[in-house]
Amino acid sequence: MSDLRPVVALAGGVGGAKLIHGLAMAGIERLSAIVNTGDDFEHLGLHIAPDVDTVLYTLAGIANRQQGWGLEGESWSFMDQLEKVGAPVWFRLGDRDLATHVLRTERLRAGERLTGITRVLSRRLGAPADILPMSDEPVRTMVNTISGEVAFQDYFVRLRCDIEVKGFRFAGIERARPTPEVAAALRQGDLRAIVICPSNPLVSIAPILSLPGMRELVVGSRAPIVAVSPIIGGRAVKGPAAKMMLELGQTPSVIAIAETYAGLVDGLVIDHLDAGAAAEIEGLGIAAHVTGTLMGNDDDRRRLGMECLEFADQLKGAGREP
Ligand code: FO1
Repeated sequence: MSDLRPVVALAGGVGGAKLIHGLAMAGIERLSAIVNTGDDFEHLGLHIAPDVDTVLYTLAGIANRQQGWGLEGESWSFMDQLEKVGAPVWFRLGDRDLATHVLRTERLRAGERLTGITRVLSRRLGAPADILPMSDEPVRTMVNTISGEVAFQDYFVRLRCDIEVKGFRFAGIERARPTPEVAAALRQGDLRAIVICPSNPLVSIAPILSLPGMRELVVGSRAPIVAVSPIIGGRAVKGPAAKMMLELGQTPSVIAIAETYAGLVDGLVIDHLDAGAAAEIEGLGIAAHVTGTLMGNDDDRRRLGMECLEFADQLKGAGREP
């Protein structure tokens, strides 16, 4: 008999989107994805929500798999024309992708919530999960670098992460709250698991967990909490996580990931390459599950999704006090 219990995933961009896709392909019908909005910004008058869109396009099966962001088979006439008229082109918006940003911006200006707009887009594009922006209030990740503070997309895209970081600030976080939909997802009594996806812990998962009241919601759930390490063999699968950790004085490793999530997660999924660290992770009070964590294709995504849930099922009862 199939397991009908709901699952909640916390995610940023590419790695998170792949695992959520895997959970959906593993047959989880009541799947909610709580997605980081700290990467959001206003560009050319449009509200861009990169992580929400990466999850949306990945689940809808229309993501550009090689690039990691945007749509497959995209055309770039808008960018070509922008360049001709001398507008900034460092952040590339594809012609079809543009439709998402225009619709979102128009509806936000009309007073709708990001949550509602995301649900409309999910339904229209056929995403098999409830994609929930972490908050409807603006939170903006700011990167403190050796040359001063810059907005996240300036750091990530315009500067190509090619500047040393000293820390992060989530502007607006004190006034932002998890949405009622996020709270309801985490309060489901029959929740099977909370999965922290292999997203950057510093700039994708930290903004989610830093929202006032969010940690209490996560820890207050009686469901087992399982994280998947975004670090394999000391390197990030994608993106600047390892570089950031080094610059902040941490050794990028599964141990550092375990230390980051200690006191929060019941289990950590690590790659075969890091099997030697399992005992040390268990010493931190976190169960370790060793498997292949690279998600090169759909089979990998589905298998990892399934293994996260089976691992979580074993941890049931080992978790927190109600
Ligand atoms: N990432 C890039 O490296 N270059 C881009 O020009 C770019 C454009 C872009 C447009 C829409 C969108 O939703 C995402 C886009 N991204 C781009 C990805 C994004 O900046 C980052 O991957 C995330 O913010 C990090 O998770």
